[in-house]
Amino acid sequence: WTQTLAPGAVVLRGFAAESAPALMQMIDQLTRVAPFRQMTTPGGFVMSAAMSNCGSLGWVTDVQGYRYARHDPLTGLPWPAMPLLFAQLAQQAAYEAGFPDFVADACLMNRYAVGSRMSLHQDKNERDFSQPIVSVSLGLPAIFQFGGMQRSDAVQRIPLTQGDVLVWGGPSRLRFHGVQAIKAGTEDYRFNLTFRKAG
Ligand code: MD3
Ligand code: FE
Repeated sequence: WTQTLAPGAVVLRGFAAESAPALMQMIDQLTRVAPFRQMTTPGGFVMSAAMSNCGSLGWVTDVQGYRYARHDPLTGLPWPAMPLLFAQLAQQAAYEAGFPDFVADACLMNRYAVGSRMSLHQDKNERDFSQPIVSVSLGLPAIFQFGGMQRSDAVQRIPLTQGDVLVWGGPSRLRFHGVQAIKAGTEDYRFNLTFRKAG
């Protein structure tokens, strides 16, 4: 079933639940080639979530800024190709939410250990804000913060569990959002896959 949080923001509860074990196994394989690493923000802070990418473009940050890059700065290699299962899942979720021609060229893989968080921010390094972002939650549960167009706007708190898929498009595409500190549970990590059309 689907739930609309705000215009353009749709939650597909459990949409990826059956695929979760295969997705986790693929994350494990992809990150043998492009290891999880904690990147540094332009302000000099080390991010608490560890990240890697697959697809033709990968999101990176360092002291020079946030951007998309074709190569992994850690290894110099191109990011590993996006598995078909990833691409199909993202496309099907976007279709369900009313974005029938979404084709992701970037998949950011985030890994949160217990205590890791992501502070409120906007995703605005992509070229085309008419394309949505699709996110898939795996592993430990999280509380997602969904704010407004300004940092100071009130936030909705949305619990997310393994297999939940969210599509953020239209007027919700540039809303502020974040993830509260992950609590200890029966697994070691929370993983989030974020699919974007970056180029
Ligand atoms: C709402 N990741 O990597 S995904 C990120 O759970 C990021 O790892 C979070 O925010 C995570 O940039 C949240 C959900 C998400 C992604 C993009 C959005 C929500 C969004 C863009 C606009 C509004
Ligand atoms: Fe984000």
